[in-house]
Amino acid sequence: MNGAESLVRTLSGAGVEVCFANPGTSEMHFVAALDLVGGVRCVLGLFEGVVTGAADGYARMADKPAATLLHLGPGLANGLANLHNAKRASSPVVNIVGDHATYHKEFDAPLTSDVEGVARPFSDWVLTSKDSSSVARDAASAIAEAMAPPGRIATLILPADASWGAADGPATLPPVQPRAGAAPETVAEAARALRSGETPVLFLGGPALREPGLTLAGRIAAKTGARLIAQTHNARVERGAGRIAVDFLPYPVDAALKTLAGTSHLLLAGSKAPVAFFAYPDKPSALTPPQCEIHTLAAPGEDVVRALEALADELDAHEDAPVQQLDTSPPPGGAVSPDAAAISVATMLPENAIVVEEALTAAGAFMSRTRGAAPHDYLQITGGAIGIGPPLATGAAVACPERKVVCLQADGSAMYTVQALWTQAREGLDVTTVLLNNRSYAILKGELANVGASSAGRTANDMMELDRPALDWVSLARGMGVDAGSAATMEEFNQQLDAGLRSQGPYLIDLQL
Ligand SMILES: Cc1ncc(C[n+]2csc(CCOP(=O)(O)OP(=O)(O)O)c2C)c(N)n1
Repeated sequence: MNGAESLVRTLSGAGVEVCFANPGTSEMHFVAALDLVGGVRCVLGLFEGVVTGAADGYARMADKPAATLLHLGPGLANGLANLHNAKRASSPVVNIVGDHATYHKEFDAPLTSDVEGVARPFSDWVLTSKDSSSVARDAASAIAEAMAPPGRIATLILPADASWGAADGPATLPPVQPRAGAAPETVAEAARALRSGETPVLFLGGPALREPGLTLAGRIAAKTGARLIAQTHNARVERGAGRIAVDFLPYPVDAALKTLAGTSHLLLAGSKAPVAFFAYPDKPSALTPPQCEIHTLAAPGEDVVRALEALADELDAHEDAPVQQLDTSPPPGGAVSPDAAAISVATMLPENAIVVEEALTAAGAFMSRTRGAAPHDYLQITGGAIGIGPPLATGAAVACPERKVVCLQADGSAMYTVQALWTQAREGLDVTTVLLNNRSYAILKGELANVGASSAGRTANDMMELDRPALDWVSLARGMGVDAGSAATMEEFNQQLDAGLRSQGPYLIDLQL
């Protein structure tokens, strides 16, 4: 057995079933070992941002890591933006990055670079295997590191000679660090804050936004009058009819400040204290009012569900709060708008769908209108690096082949990782993409004013328009093997959405906004 085979056997033995890959010469032994071993499905992405973004989507839905396979420093570098999003989502990911054979490095061949240096800022753990007999043990460590709470990015660099040299066999997964529970004093302090009679907020993130956490949060809110607010950007939220509804903290600073105005105590439950996405002249960075006391019930890596359970017990909060009712508004006709499209999506969304949302200026409409949709999971861009939607949808569909994935996708962002459509076609993934075609970087037009940039001239405006030439989305999709149709009215959109949702494979709707 060689090092590559010991690696694949270790991945498979530890339950890593999928590898999103874009390989090169230095990874050929790994690719060959996949055939030899079996048990690890290898999914090709035609750009590394697709590979890392798909691994993120997979991890969010499978609650375990996928591996990625990337080609030396440049291949990893191409995947970093979505690795950043995955890190911010606390998604467990095991990157395997091929490198030159150890003895070849001194020759400074063209693809030579400091791979560890490239990996470090976007990884929680980085290791280069020193030889083929270490690879299996290193891989097992990488998997355990990725699975450590809250979910981490582990990057294992694999010199080509560590792949092809002899190995003893696979290694078993070392014990994975469990999530820490809340100390009794922490729970008591949180209970005191909630009983204070003032205006508390339970600020939810991470696993608190899945059904068990939400049910507990609902009971606590019903008992104490605390408001439930979710972080602005979340890896995964279980929402829709029959579940406890939570508002997301708005993205615009003024709206966020207004939402939190008058809050006396803010309890962090699997979340971080809310801050502005960017600094703006004359606006604060922290979004909580100055007099607000912030208490940590559970930090992102801690067991927030157990902490909420303990808090509910402490408060004797055992009565379920009312759940969200199903919204049955009919799909609207007439002129297209983000809001009208959001109503149609909400009404037509099948039960248990996975909604991937990278809708930017249309995000607010989709978020609020899908509140009363059939129960679904809602996946957002977590790290602000656009181009996550199509890969995220791809990875989610690989993780959950029995569920419909609906990707609500802004056009400018889609162009970063449009190649994901090809992977969706090749793998026959059940993803309906609603492509929000406004032919511009619309959000940046607002940001130009928000940051107080003075006169916006032709150059500035030109940096935000995508209409010269206009992108032909139906052709782009069809060119990658994805069936597609265009919609310029709501009647056309409703019909297209129905066609997409009925199809069992990928479909793209070019929605002309
Ligand atoms: C990797 C990366 N590059 C650039 C940006 C800056 N940026 C933020 S929003 C945006 C444009 C988004 O346009 P689009 O996806 O079409 O959505 P719209 O604003 O039109 O709704 C850009 C370029 C970013 N956030 N991430």
